[in-house]
Amino acid sequence: MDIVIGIPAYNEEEKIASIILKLKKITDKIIVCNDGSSDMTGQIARSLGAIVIEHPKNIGYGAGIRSIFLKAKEIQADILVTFDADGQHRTEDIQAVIDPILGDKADIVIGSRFLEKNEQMPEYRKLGIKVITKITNASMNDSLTDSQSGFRAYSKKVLNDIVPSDYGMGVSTEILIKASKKEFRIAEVPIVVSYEGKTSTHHPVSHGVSVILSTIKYTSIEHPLKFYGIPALVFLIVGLSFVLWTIQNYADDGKIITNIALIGVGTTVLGVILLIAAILLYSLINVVRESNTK
Ligand SMILES: Nc1nc2c(ncn2[C@@H]2O[C@H](COP(=O)(O)OP(=O)(O)O)[C@@H](O)[C@H]2O)c(=O)[nH]1
Ligand SMILES: [Mg+2]
Repeated sequence: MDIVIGIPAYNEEEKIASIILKLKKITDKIIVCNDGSSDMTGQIARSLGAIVIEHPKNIGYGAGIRSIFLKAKEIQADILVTFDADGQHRTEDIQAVIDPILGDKADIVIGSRFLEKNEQMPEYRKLGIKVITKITNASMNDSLTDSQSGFRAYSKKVLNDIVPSDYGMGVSTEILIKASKKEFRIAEVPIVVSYEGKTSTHHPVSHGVSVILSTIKYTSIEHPLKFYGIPALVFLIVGLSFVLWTIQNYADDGKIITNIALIGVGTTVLGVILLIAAILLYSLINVVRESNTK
């Protein structure tokens, strides 16, 4: 079994050396994606014998995961473990993350921060991750606890079948939604994460907003009829009721109540726009899907 460990890294010269040295006890196949760092991350990783993919400039976490997926596939990894470069993950948790794949019980294993006590994790982060995980679960009918963990294991089948495309942190959700659609088995195991020192590259607000937006994007693409169609029907029912009410008033005493008429027309127009969006997106996605399967 060829186990490959992939590390997305952006300006991680402080920790990358000790992490690679620890990981070398587990495998000699370590891929580092150095995503346009302005420090020594790339040189350090190369001098320690890692396979280093260089992005000439910083593109984003998702782009790093994509490059790592492609390289792992190229070197025919049996299992790819993704691992952070900032020292938050423990090498001793790797066995737990790969075990379900080795035992053919799962195709993707998430190291979850919510199955064991992670007291160091700031409360705002816990809340953010829980909200995002709830939205992700809703779009794939699952009950995961941590859709945002970067500590994961992927089987060869997943590497051959999924190519991540989101450049940002939304990639974690994207991979899960794609995997669930292809009926891959997703499991979770508990991990412990450290929050000592510098553990985050991005501001929590911009990070949270970008992940929520991309989660909504994937959900709306997966289920356009539900996402746009249901609100469209609600708007149409409310709008048409107000229009009917206006007509009724006019029939009764010959007057048009402008406020009611405006609400009626406005809401109906919104409903029609959403309905058109739902139908267009639904048809477009089906055409794309059909041409992809040809
Ligand atoms: N390739 C790449 N990796 C990144 C980027 N931003 C962060 N990372 C890496 O992704 C991992 C997790 O990032 P981090 O900011 O610690 O995420 P957080 O712990 O969820 O706040 C670390 O190994 C970072 O070095 C980026 O723009 N590109
Ligand atoms: Mg971190």
